[in-house]
Amino acid sequence: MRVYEINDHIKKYSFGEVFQTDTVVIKGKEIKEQPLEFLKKTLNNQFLYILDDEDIVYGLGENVRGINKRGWIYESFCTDEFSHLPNKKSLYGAHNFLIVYGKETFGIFLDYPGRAIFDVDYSKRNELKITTEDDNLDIYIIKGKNLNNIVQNFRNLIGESYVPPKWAFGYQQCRWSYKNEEEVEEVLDNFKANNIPIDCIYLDIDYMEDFKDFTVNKKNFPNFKSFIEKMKKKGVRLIPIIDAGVKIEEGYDVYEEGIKNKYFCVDENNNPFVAAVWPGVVHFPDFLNKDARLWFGKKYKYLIDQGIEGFWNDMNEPAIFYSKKGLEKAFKKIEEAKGKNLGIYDFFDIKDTFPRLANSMEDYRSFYHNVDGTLVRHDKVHNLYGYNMTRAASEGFDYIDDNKRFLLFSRASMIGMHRYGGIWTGDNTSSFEHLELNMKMMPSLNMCGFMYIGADTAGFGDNTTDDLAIRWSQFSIFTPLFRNHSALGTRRQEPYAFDGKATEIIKNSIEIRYALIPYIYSEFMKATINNDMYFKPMTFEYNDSFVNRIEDQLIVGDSIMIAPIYKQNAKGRYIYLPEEMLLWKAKKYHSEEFEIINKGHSYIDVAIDEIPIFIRKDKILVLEKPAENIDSMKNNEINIVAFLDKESEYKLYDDDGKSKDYKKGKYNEINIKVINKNNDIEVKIDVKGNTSINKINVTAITLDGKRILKEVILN
Ligand code: MIG
Repeated sequence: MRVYEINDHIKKYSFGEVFQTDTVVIKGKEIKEQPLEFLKKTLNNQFLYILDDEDIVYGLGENVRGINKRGWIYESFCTDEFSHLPNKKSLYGAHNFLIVYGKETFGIFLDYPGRAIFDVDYSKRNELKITTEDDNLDIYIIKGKNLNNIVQNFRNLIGESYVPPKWAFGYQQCRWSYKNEEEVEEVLDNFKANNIPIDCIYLDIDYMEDFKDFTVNKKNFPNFKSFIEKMKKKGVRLIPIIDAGVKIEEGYDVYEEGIKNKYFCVDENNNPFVAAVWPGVVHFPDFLNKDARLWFGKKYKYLIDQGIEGFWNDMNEPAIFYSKKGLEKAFKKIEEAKGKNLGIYDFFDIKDTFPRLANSMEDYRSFYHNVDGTLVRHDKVHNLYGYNMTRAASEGFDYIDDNKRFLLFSRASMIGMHRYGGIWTGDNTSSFEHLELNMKMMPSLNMCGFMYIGADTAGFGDNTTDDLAIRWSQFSIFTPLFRNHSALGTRRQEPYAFDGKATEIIKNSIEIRYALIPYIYSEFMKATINNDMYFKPMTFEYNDSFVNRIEDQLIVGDSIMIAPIYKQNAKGRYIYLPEEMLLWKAKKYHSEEFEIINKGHSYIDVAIDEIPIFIRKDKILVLEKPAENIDSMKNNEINIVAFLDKESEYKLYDDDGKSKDYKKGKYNEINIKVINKNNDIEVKIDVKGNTSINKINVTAITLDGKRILKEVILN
């Protein structure tokens, strides 16, 4: 074991020959060997920590179950898993960061690209056990003043999170698939006819020609470039999907260049590995090979040159429907069984032969990456694949225009990828349980550095219901990525696809999202720049013994707390407040009924058209009049609501929304202070940089329920 001091808060313990994942951005210096803190190494590839009964274990990013991960066993092995049930151990991401909170409080980060198992108080009471496939790994122990600070220290270690363009905070509509120009335009026209704001429409796999990356189906999109332009004029951007597998087809340039330059993963015999996904048989680009990565990344230019400004990367676990070898074996097995008198277990085995072909470990063990000249077996570095596909895209974008922000998110991910793109949480189903899961995943993902995140709103698989679409939209208005998406064959679930009342409520929710943009963008950017979280469990801000148990109320940014409705037919819910808060049951962006809710347990009524938003004490919520899309928002007059005890303060961040200049400190900030002066308020404004905002309408509600209004003109 080698020990490194990264800084005052972090130590790295290095075992064996560590594969460089490029996740960590600070090297640190080697110090003399000292025992691993907190954890005990029980076997070569196993670490143990004994939890106290009251300890909470946070982290593990995109995963099933609760915010507190105790009581289950999780696996980091990026998986194309469409069933997000609590019996699953692994979804699309590999997010090896945990925080133990309680008797001892510290963070653990496992920098390891292979399969890792986190047994959190599952197999044996109070044991937190981390097991890896081999003992080549780095373990980081991260300390800090408190939970937030541990996350900050960890995020500092892994580098700054990806930031999308500002328009990516608008509402986005997806479906598998809008098949041609007419259909895409019809979707937009429906939004316009119903006056529902929208910023993006997605193109799923059918826009391609035979599912070939970087091609466009000429029959369905005959004038792709001018169509993109036309749609942009009408106010939306089109976001195409890119899949990991490259179709094997003579004459297809991506295939031929890949073959010529040896840019594909290879099998044991050094021939390009053959698997099947949507295009039929494919090769997988070797994203771990830096030349192949840059080559693939530059391919995005084909679509960018036609006006595309954002992408979603799919199937990059990589998902495998079957491999050539696997299929041959399966046929052989069936052939051999023919004519035999099969026992029933043999029959079941035969019956499952084909389903078992998908995403099999045998296949993941049978192909290789070329990492700087060395062949590395895929399963040992599996979790790096989606990460590096997204890195490829990002490196390609930088090559094309290194100061432009593109929209980019991925299905598979590992920590490290957070610097290159966001993630959507994959194929959930249209159930209230998955809305609940969505809510619980968000803070866990923020801990791991993923900031631009969101789930398929209203649910991907199965048929949604209008009340689920409403409740889910009412939650998703707070997620940075707010996208409604549904699977092939399911009922339509665009906001206008429901009866008039449901459509109206969803429309109002989307308008509230746009009204919240100044706040959401400001909080997202500040959190990203400062390595803070945008979504936080209550425990990260309050400390009492009941707060620790809450998993269905979240702090969103600095000023508000939300208590989503995630049960069908619920007309309200129980909440717990660690201090008094101002409740806004938002129905319309300009509705202004506020109510002070006292500290402690309460039940609040929440009608189907209401979104409960709680403004914290001495904090400020910022709103603006919505518009048909982000680019049309005027950004000159804002409304603020202060829940005022002594003094409410807010720092409103904004920037150009499209360049990376914010990294050089080019952004503007308006510091707003509302001070309680008995029966009046004083408002202090301090502007840094150039702002287009010239008027602030202040509503202050004091602790004793007084409402004080003021208009402030900026010059
Ligand atoms: O095997 O492109 O998660 O969002 O609509 C399914 C079709 C492939 C999976 C993605 C989903 C997308 C779908 N894709």
